[in-house]
Amino acid sequence: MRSFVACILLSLAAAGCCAPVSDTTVQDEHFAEGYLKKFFNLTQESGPAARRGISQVTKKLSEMQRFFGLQITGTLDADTLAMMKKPRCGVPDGNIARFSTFGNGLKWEKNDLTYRIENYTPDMSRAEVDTSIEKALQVWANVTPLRFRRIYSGTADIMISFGRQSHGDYYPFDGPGGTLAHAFAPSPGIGGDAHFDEDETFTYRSSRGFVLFLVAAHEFGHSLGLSHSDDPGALMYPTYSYRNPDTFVLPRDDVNGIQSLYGADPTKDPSVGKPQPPTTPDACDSTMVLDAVATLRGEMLFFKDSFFWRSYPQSRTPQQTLITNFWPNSPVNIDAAYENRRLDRVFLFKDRRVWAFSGYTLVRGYPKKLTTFGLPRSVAKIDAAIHDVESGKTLFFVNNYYYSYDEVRNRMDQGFPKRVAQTFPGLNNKVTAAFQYRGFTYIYSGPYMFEYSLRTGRLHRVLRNSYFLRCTNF
Ligand code: TQI
Ligand code: CA
Ligand code: ZN
Ligand code: ZN
Repeated sequence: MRSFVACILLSLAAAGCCAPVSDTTVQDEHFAEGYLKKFFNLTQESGPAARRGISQVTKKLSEMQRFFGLQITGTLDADTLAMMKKPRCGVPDGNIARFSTFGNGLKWEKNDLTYRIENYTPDMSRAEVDTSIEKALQVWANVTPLRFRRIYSGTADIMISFGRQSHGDYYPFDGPGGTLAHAFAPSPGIGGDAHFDEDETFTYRSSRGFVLFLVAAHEFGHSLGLSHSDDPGALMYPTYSYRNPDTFVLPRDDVNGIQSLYGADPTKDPSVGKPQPPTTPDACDSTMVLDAVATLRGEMLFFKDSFFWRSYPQSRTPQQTLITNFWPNSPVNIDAAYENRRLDRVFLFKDRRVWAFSGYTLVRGYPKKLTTFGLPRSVAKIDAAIHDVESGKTLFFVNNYYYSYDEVRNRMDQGFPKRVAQTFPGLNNKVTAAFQYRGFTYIYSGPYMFEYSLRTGRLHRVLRNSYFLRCTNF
């Protein structure tokens, strides 16, 4: 859903987006209806009949007011209308309401909750289990008024245990693989409890096995009333991917989700000095600058922050996923990438280092230094890389220059670096990403993409990111 936000940015700006709102007009009502249809799943048709009685509009308005922490009136008041128009002014911040809850306002009706660790896994030390659980609860406490207190006997709100197969509820585990854990939505008794499948291997921070902290934080999301999110960056996204537990910050979508239930923490000021919740890059953001683009076994990969979009040849719309979901040991926020089909390798660049992957595996001996490509020591990072299938050369872009590396002879070509504009007419600004696809060379400079034929040296078209990276919500 978040993608809508950026997509309608322009149309809203034209409609007088930021004007102060006083009385709502018929026009406003139409606007609000459209908004609720787009963002809150309003399905009802408009028209006089629909406006009578307690309508779905009233319900959806209340839902939206609750989500944004507004007074829940169920009517289109000035505050609500302002909120509908607000987040789309200026920055396309996106990322609203991809999370989901269990519905019916299912949540704890108190902010002080207890937890108890009933037993331990032999996979880790007890201290590591204690710390993982404590940190996983803290993830949610950090952004809400919720507080967690550990107890050592009796019944806690959140009972935590490890077990295999049948373990005392109606949901037996399934041995190694499959289900990792489960948790019960807020309610008395078994509600809130979290069970972990002892047939899995849990770890403290290794990318082999499942990081208990991450699995527990996800389960506690369920314990507190969140269901799954369709934001691939969310902790509540239903796919496990390794993330470094030491630098983990709860993503924006999960913060929005939990705060829709419990509100923000009124006693804590969020910003100063702390890392902000990461947001998932938006394909509909026309100002987005990609980090790198490469091919991989016939697919296109578009890198941005901790994510890439992957275009399957069968599907027209690229799928977004965390880089670490594919390559747990990969860097994020990379500088450049290219594929060497002959070697069946993808190279990822960040700062002075390069990683090589063959399929899912890091090639032995990597990461290596940039200088292994014959780049001078003075190059602290590259901007983009492109592999030309025909000549077997790889071009490295650094500021307004590029180098040519001979992949067969494994050495840098003579006569380089050359000025970029000398070979690529029209490219007067910094190159930010590059790749080859179906015989054409695509060079990105900011949000623009220049289409060249290397053979003729001709510039064919100037396109936008959206040419390959479709904005799918329209
Ligand atoms: N277990 C599921 C889960 O917690 C249980 C489940 C399946 C579920 N469908 C659900 C819970 C719908 C609520 C609503 O998601 S799991 C992950 C993740 C699992 C999966 O074993 O598949 C994590 C447990 F997100 F990585 F895929 C923990 Cl972190
Ligand atoms: Ca299992
Ligand atoms: Zn269970
Ligand atoms: Zn889940």
